[in-house]
Amino acid sequence: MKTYVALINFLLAFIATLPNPGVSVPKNLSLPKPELCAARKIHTKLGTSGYYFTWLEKDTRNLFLNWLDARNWCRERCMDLVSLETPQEIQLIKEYIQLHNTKYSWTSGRLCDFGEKCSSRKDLQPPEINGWFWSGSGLKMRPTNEHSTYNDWSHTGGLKLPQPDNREKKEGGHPESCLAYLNNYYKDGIKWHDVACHHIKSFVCEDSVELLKYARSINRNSGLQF
Ligand SMILES: [Ca+2]
Repeated sequence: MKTYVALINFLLAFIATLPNPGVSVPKNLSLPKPELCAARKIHTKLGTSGYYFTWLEKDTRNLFLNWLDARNWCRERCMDLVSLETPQEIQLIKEYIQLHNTKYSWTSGRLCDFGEKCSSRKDLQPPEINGWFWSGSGLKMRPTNEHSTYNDWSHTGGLKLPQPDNREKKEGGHPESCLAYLNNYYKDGIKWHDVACHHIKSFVCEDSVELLKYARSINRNSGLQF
């Protein structure tokens, strides 16, 4: 039984990272900590999904993490970085950024650029247009060049090119494989930018259905409420 649970743990750690179906597997993902899940604070809800904004709490107002560390901070609380699959969700997050004049915030948006598993997927080509996905939910994003209310990419950036532009990589640095909201950094309003994942930022967590289900399943008799 223990082996089985460990195997489920292992699989669950990765499910949320995949653009459906079946691309593997960024490493070093954290599993939920039941006590943190039970104590997690929810600032607002959309449908059944709860959201946490780091800049709204004294304890996390000055917490700036790189993309992976931010994911893991959320995941330990049965959440993940926010996935923005609907115009309503995009609007909600932007309102909170605007209201508090937050400079920048990570989302779970990620470019599938981790090796052959990504490059062999025809549906993810070319990556700069079709290779982006929400790692919190595993859903593919719309093509980056589609103009619709489901996309919030900026029309500009450091090179005065539409996002994603992979600017840092073009300038000899790291690839810009992670998606952040920047608040009017290029006089472009509150918009999506591809950014190198090692930068540190504020972030938004969103409840993870999978991680909550998992935490409930292994803590049935603990008295903890998720
Ligand atoms: Ca960029």
